[in-house]
Amino acid sequence: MKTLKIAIQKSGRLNEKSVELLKNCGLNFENYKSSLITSVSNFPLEILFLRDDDIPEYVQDGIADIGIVGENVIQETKVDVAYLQRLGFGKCKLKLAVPVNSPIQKVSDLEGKAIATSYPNILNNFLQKEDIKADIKTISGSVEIAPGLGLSDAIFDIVSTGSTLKNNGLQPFADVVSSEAILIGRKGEENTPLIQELIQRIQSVLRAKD
Ligand code: PRT
Ligand code: ZN
Repeated sequence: MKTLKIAIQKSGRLNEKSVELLKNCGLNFENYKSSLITSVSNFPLEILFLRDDDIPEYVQDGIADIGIVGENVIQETKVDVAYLQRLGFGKCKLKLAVPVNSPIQKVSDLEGKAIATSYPNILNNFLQKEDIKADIKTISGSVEIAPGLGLSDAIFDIVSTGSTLKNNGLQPFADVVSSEAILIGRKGEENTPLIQELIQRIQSVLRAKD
């Protein structure tokens, strides 16, 4: 039988929970921080450790068969993949936020304003739906410092506890999308026996947690 390949985040917020989930599924593997690929000894599976941003494309292009990644990353990269299973960890929201003293209080106040984000596609879709024209400033990180530096009037960023916003004198005023870690695969290949076996094991791990 062909070996299945799963892509998970190499390091970062989803790495530990992804590894833990696979171990709880009864899969035996070495988790060396230095290696980019590892084999599971008791299931025909190889694990690829990647930057989270690359995972949707690796799955779409068939380098990996399945992957674990935040829904926000899938939506931003616009790849066409199948959602196989919501995983219940890595939960967060993409929110619009402004400095606490800002005159911007609601979404319509963003007309003509500059918004800094690492998620320009998701933001652009949202603004189009709301019929608002704003200047999207795409930056790759530390979005929360943009208003203080004068780069933008508002930000659109991932929030979980909200303490990063608070520490930077920002307050959220609109939730745009929610996200959690998702198991993704290629469309049309959801029903292969190995993928189904893995999904069933994942579902029983998730059920045992409830
Ligand atoms: O290196 P690589 O590219 O793989 O990782 P990365 O740095 O791009 O991503 P990483 O590890 O930061 O996040 C991976 C995924 O975790 C994200 O794509 C989300 O799906 C999910 N996630 C869940 C989060 C958060 N919670 C979160 N809080 N991603 C980022 N954050 C940021 C937030 O923007 C803020 O800057 O963490 C900071 C702390 O948040 P607060 O609200 O708790 O203060
Ligand atoms: Zn990333």
